[in-house]
Amino acid sequence: HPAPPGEQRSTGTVVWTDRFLDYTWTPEHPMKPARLKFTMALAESLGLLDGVELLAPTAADRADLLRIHTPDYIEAVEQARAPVGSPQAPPYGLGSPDNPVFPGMHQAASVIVGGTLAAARAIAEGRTRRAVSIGGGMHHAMADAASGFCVYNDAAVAISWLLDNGFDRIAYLDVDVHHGDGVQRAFYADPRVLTVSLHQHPATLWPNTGWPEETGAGAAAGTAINLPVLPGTRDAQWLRGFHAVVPGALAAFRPQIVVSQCGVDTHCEDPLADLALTVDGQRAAFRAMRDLADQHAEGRWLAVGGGGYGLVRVVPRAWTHLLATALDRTIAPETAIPQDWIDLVRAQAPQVDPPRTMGDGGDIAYRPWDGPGGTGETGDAR
Ligand code: ZLV
Ligand code: CA
Ligand code: ZN
Repeated sequence: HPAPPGEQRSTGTVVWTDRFLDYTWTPEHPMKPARLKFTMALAESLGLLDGVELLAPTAADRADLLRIHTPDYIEAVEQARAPVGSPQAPPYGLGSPDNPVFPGMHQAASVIVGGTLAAARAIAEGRTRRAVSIGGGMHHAMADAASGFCVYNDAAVAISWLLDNGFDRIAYLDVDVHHGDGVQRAFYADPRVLTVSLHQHPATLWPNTGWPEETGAGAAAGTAINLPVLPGTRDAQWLRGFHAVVPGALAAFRPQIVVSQCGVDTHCEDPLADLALTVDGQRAAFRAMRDLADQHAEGRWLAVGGGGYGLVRVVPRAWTHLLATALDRTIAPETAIPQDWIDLVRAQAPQVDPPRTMGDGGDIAYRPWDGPGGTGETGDAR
């Protein structure tokens, strides 16, 4: 996939449209669009986006959605209306407490898919090596059902598109605290796609799948990897697990592109789960995935967002580090948070104490073991 002649190939591309903010459930729902708004505001305030071209996506069309979803399900999403005076939930997972129907749901969910597809196309066409769409990461959506706040499975649609556009070995890495069940399911019998999910142990967290013995079916045996970690797992232990499993798997699989779901609900303050990572550990995970894409996939890295429910204290810092990582910029954890951002979130979320620095002072204390006589310099403690 050479760069088009005479054209500049950028290192990193950020996909963004304000239409991502239309993915709005109910006021009480934990997945709030403000987390995306606060992230972009923080990145901007730090000057991270200066001179960076934002790629504005359009909604995915029906043919794109049909790569993964059934016609009946798409139609049900298009037709979904909040039930009027009826306790009966619409079918296909729609209208449940996790996935309440909201106005414009089909359109908003299609724009999320469009964002991840725009990122995939930019990489496939050689316009950029890396692309990030923080609106994406809806990894629970199934062929014919909404699940876990996810309507359409943007990563699965993009992977399917890549498979039809010159890629035949794709690695999907999912660091969200929840199991990446929808993406795993979509490619469970497809040997061209390696799915790896790290998550809180299925005995202790919804959706209660992602057991280590789920390893892929038929010709795809061995191309699904699940690494559950126990509640209370901290940075160093989580990174120990990541580095014990992921680099070896990628070296063996030899992907042409790495797709990462970068949910940040692994944080110790996240209200939905029980892991104990810091923003420093999450930053190390993003940098590790980027470096693995550099080593094993000629630098091709497509990163999407996902979960993360600490909308002031966690998500904006973590995903600002994600954007910086893709743009080859380093934001030290000690970096002070700009006052204008603190004022902004104070005005919009007065009940929350905003963070002061870009790290949590996390002692991540983990350096990958690089073998006897190794220098330890491949580590990413800072
Ligand atoms: O981060 O939900 O536990 C990617 C992602 O991975 C459940 N759902 C199921 C099982 C029975 N339901 C619970 C119904 C709850 C309805 C509303 C909440 C409301 C307030 C606070 C927390 C929740 C909640 N829901 C916490 N955990 C759930 C999970 C779904 C988790 C989805 C994670 C999505 C974007
Ligand atoms: Ca996961
Ligand atoms: Zn999650």
